[in-house]
Amino acid sequence: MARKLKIGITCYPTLGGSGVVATELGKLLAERGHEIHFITHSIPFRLGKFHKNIFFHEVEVNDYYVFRYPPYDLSLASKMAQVAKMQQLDLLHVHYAVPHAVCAYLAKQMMGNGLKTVTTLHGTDITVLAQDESLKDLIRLAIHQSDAVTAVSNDLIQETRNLLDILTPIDLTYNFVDKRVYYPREVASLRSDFAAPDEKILMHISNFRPVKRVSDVVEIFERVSKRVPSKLLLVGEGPELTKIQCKIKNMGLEDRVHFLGKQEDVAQVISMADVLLLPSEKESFGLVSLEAMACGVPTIGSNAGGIPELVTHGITGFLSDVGNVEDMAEGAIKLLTDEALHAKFREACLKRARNDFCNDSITEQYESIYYRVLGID
Ligand code: GMT
Repeated sequence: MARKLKIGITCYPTLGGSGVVATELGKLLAERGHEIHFITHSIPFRLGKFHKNIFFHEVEVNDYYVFRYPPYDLSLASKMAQVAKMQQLDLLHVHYAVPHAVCAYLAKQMMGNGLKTVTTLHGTDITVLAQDESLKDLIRLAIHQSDAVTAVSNDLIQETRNLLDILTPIDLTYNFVDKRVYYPREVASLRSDFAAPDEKILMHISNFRPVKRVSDVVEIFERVSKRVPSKLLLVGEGPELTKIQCKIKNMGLEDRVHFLGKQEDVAQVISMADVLLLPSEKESFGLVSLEAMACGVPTIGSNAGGIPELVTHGITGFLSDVGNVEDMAEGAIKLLTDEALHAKFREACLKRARNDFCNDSITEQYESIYYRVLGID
């Protein structure tokens, strides 16, 4: 049996798919006997209760008075090196190239003794930041200096290669959901708080960034609600929220839309939905669509980025070109008005989530990447 590892994990610990994946991976690795050290500015929000084998090291930013901007990146790099030394870490697994992979590279230089680093790319670090000429060389350096690089979809691998001329190998490791948490929940009573028995529920969950095209969500819902008695549940919050609230008011849809804000128990909330709407402009993977799939909820969305690698058009959802709200509304209506078709999609969702995005096999993939970089068979 291969030896158990001591792994440092750095991610954005607040809301966001990358933080969710990093934290869940840490929990699963700890269950498998590895020792996990989260090195972040606050406790990852999905960490929850006490876990055996998991430790948290807080990055405190030095606020020395000459600093106009307190240098978080330098504090993080120093903390990484300090924890690596004290805890004798085997490797650092960082989520996001900027700044985390750059900090890991610095920490490695400080250690000078072959601390290994693994970088997982999640999307925005490439699709947005790598477009910025002032950051391009830095991101390329961080990728080249990592001992292994993983990305959450083939589309993201391709984008990374195209934008940054990266020729070194990038491992594909899809995101996953914990099947013990994500399964169809019994939510009849909760559902009745939002919709009458004859009404369908459409749901959108995101951080309300412009890239999510929440405005399209409202456009789709308006078209659907003219033909199917239904409610729209909006979950999460972010920069576009106020604009969306105004749009809903102007369209006279207030009594058909509920804002739920940020929610902790996504599996419970998502289980109320009949369809999930994900019309994003860009999406390297679309973790929320996988969470929905594992709860038996098909996605109506765009065919942007990595979404088609996750959602099989005509089997576990319907995908249309970005901005084609007419087509997305037609897809939703088709599913919401045909019970047999919806049941078929639901079964296909459950099967695909279990078979292709299961926590066990993806955790094993990460483990084998760790052993590979450490030269352990
Ligand atoms: O989508 C976001 O705005 C959040 C972002 C993040 O950093 O957490 O999500 C990215 O990583 C997720 C986990 O791998 C992916 O599921 C999302 O598709 C990806 N977002 C984008 O590519 C826009």
